[in-house]
Amino acid sequence: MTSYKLYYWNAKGATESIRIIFAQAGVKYEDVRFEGEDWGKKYKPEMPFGQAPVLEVDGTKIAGSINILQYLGMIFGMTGNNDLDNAVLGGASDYISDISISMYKIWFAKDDEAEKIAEFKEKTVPQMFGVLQKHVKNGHFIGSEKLSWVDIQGYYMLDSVASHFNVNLADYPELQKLHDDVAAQPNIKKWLETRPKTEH
Ligand SMILES: N[C@@H](CCC(=O)N[C@@H](CS)C(=O)NCC(=O)O)C(=O)O
Repeated sequence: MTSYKLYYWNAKGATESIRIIFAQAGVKYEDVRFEGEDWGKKYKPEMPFGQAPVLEVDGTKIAGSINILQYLGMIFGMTGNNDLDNAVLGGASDYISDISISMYKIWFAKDDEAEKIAEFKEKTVPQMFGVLQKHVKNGHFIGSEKLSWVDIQGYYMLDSVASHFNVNLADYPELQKLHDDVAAQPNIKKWLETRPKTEH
């Protein structure tokens, strides 16, 4: 049996979509969550690029949150049916990452940065969610008719934007359906209900 060890802070951050895909697949892994000074002293020097998340597979360390998610998608059969479908899915993944990057830039914005938050909610989100939802069909990103790793990446980004910035997904019915369908998968639902409670 393959041994998996996932390294990240005790937070959802850039890693929660990886935990969600493990939950969906029903595959066991060691969820290593560090706090405080342990990162810099103990873990960072051991990571391939000095960053987290990292997934260790039978002793080999793999870096990059989206790279890891895509790798697990391949291992767990949550991809498109062929290379072209996978490339189409990859385009959606790239755009989801663009939205996530915009979001993380203002995630910790302070009160005096209210303008940046307003711009994100009133301009960036409507524009980018409007584009993104054209790439969803029947609750899945185009490229796979069943649950794919990109659906999970999209779900987590949508859930983060909706909950942190009070954005109403009902304004984007295709995205709302994808979000709700992913969250309703029995294994994922169970993880969402039982996962460690963290602030971020
Ligand atoms: N592209 C990378 C970015 C990883 C990244 O920036 N990780 C941050 C935390 S979210 C990190 O490791 N920061 C600590 C450090 O650089 O020492 C990914 O998504 O995996």
